[in-house]
Amino acid sequence: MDALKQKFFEKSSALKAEIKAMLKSHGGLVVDDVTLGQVYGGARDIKMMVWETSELDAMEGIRFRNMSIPELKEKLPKGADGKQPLPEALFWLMLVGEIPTDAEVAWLTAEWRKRSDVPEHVFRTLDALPEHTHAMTQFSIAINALQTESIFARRYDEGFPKDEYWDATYEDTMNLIARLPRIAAYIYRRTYANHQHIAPNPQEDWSGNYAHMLGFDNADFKALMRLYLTIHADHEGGNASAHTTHLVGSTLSDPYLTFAAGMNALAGPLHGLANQEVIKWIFDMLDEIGTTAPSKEQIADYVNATLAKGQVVPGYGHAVLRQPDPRFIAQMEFAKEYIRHDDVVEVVWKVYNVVPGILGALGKVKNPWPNVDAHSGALLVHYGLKEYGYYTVLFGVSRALGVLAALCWSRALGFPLERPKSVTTEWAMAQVAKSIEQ
Ligand code: CMX
Repeated sequence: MDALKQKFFEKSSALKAEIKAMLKSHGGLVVDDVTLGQVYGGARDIKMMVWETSELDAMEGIRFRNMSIPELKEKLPKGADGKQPLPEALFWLMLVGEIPTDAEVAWLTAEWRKRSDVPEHVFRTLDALPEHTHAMTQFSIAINALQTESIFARRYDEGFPKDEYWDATYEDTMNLIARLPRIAAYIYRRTYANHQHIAPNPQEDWSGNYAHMLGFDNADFKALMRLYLTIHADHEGGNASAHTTHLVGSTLSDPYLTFAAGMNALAGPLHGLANQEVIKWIFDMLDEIGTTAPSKEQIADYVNATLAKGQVVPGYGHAVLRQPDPRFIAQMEFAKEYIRHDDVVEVVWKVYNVVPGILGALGKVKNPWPNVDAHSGALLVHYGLKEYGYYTVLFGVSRALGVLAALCWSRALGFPLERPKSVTTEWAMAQVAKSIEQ
């Protein structure tokens, strides 16, 4: 058994025993109340699942194993330029709750390289799709096609005991994460680079190799990829892609089918697809105004026109956050450090000065601040990755790290099938009538 797997087994076995003891004596403890508003309002804030890898605070933003993004940037082992954290290190942290040593991260990079071969039929499946198929649709189909390789599915079919589920889930997780950059880069090159594919570079780390296969060998772009693939990895369990992964995983669907389901949730415009919507919205605005340097007044007019059409301003607002997203701030800091001047980046910053005031004044938007998606596109455009229909795939490759590490935990802790209760409006109205009578 490899050292990471051994560590994970020891930690998850210990926690499983602690949870069992806690539930035996305190399982009846009431930890939440639920209002009718929450039942109709997308289940906001209801505590109803366990997610070990990260936790979201409305004011402070995301903490991965209790570490904020600035702490990750400081403490995790870094990539080639010595500044940006390695996503491999974040995966290690999320899986076993420890910051890995440089040697442990080097082992993980090498391990994912060893596991990264993608069977030919996955590429043939992608080749059968029209090139205009949305990149997220291609990504989801490719992950489903790769399901032929699932160790969990094979072992379940053979009949294997519950207490080994975690083991097969770990193996599938490692193999799937290892293979994602190759698949994701293949989608980009077949869609936007005339099928001119680029072979992997075994000298590179996971992010560097992905950037290389996309066709971007610029050192700063690789640094951006390390940051990008780190900060998008996890956002506790309630967000749509994580929760979908959790729900589908709870049926004992194998990790490939489970992760593909999560990616279908990420592909929605209120969630991960917002990263393409933001840059599209910015380009449409610049086109309409006819300048690359719009004034604050021109931006305000465009924002108001967007709202008047009954549309949301993409990249702003959040179901949980009530402050600017620290993932937005991390990208802004990256731009200040690595990119001295860029017209589109400047527009993103001007939009940041204008939008919160307008959304705040509407009186109904709970969080007028930018989220992670408000900034990412401008950085990608700067380095030449302009095909915004692809952006959510980058988010998805990163999200695999968090949701699959969490799936390992769910299987190791033996979490049951998720099955919350639904109600009808007739039932809800009866509750209201009862409460009025009392
Ligand atoms: N622009 C315009 N209106 C907005 C808004 C925005 N950016 N954000 C929220 N609102 C509106 C809602 O549409 C809602 O209006 P109605 O009452 O008329 O239906 C009202 O404000 C209250 O919504 P809320 O409670 O503040 O926000 P929700 O928790 O319901 O929704 C989110 C959160 C992210 C879906 C929403 O803010 C939004 O649509 N933002 C734009 C899309 C986006 O950037 N999504 C990416 C989120 C991050 C990610 O998952 O990647």
